[in-house]
Amino acid sequence: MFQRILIANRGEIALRIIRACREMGVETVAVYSEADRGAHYLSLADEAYCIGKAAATDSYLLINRIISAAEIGNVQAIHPGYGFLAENAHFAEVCRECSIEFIGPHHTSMEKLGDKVSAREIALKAKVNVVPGSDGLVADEATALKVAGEIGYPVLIKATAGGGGKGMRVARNDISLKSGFSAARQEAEKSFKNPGVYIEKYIEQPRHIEVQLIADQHGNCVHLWERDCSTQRKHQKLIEESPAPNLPKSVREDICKSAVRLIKSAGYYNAGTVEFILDQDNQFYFIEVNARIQVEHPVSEMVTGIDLIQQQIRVASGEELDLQQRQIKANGSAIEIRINAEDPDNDYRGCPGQITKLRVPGGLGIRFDSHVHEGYRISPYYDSMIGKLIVHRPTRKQAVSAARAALGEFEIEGVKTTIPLARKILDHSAFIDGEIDTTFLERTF
Ligand code: MV4
Repeated sequence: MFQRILIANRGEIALRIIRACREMGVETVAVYSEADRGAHYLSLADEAYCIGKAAATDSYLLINRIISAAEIGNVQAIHPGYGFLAENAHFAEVCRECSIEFIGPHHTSMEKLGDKVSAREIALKAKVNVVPGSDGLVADEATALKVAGEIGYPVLIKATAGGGGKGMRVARNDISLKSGFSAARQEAEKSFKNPGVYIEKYIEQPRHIEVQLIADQHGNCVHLWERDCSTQRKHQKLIEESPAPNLPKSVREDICKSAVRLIKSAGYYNAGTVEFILDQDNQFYFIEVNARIQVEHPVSEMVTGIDLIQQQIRVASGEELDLQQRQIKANGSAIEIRINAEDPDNDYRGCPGQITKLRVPGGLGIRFDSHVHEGYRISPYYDSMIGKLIVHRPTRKQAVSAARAALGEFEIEGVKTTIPLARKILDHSAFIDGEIDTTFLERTF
């Protein structure tokens, strides 16, 4: 096991990783930007180094600074958290060239799965259902029209280097396909420096179901069941839960088994998530792999009782998984509500500022993963998430009621938050009935 690791991240996930390490007896080295100097979670690390200015491009994204801190701090491994460098294959490769273990997948699996066309090919080879679509990249407009003619409208043009919804265009006829095709290519080139696009049948009003996995470096892989992340707005998830409500048992088992097949056939190790969309007939289709620990990992931890960050560290150090699939039971229901400092009256734009008053909920099955405290200044430089409320109860109905009660305990002054929106969602009959898809929020509020 590692004696000491560096955490190349900030905020709640840095604190989450520090806590996991302290429990395991692993020492931690934190890094921080000038904006995060003096943050309370830093004092829980054994050491902390400033790596630059507030802007992430001048600190948390600077590979050389992080490697320098790792060498000065004498660590054996780096945990990247999520965001920043977490899915940067080059960073993972640099770590290993410097004889520092990257707590994540091998850089070659990150490259193979980071490219969506290549991920689709891996899924196809593993006999995992993919959305009907083009055979690889679509090079020109004539090919695009031919593919759309074969699969039928509506279609979705996607960037192979994309993800998270960037550079996608829906086309419902030849005319919009022509304009969408060149627009998508240009946007992809601009955003990802890669103009490559492919085409899929557009699935209307899908649910977003993802499967959590953990794999070791010895070929063992288990899933921790699924999460439903359909409650999102403009590709920003607001509420995630496990298990997915109203999912037939056979579909659930198929989707989880498919995810394990894909991860095994990719030779992938460490924690990962396989994302699917589910159509209105409960047919599921692979869309992408997230080669990192995700924001919403706690709901899977709550239902399975497995600490995913500790598992990541164990398998990165070369240990064999000590989990057996048949022992991983999903108990009860867990719901996570992201608390963002955002202004509902200003299209939910970030609302930085000082938290002047803070009271947080507690009690049985109530978890609040957050780095903030009274007096904390939310920086405009980073994302707006200030914490995650995770509620675990024996049934979904109880979890929803407990989440509603817990949200009512919050007292946050100084900044506006997404708590009022979350309360409206929890009070909505469609949400209560688990009738949610990715368009629910936009259709309803
Ligand atoms: C789709 C889709 C419908 N049909 N693919 C959005 C981000 C990226 N992860 C994939 N996404 C989608 N792919 C086909 N063929 C609808 C979405 C989508 C979506 C997916 C998951 C979660 C939220 C979403 C919101 C809008 C669209």
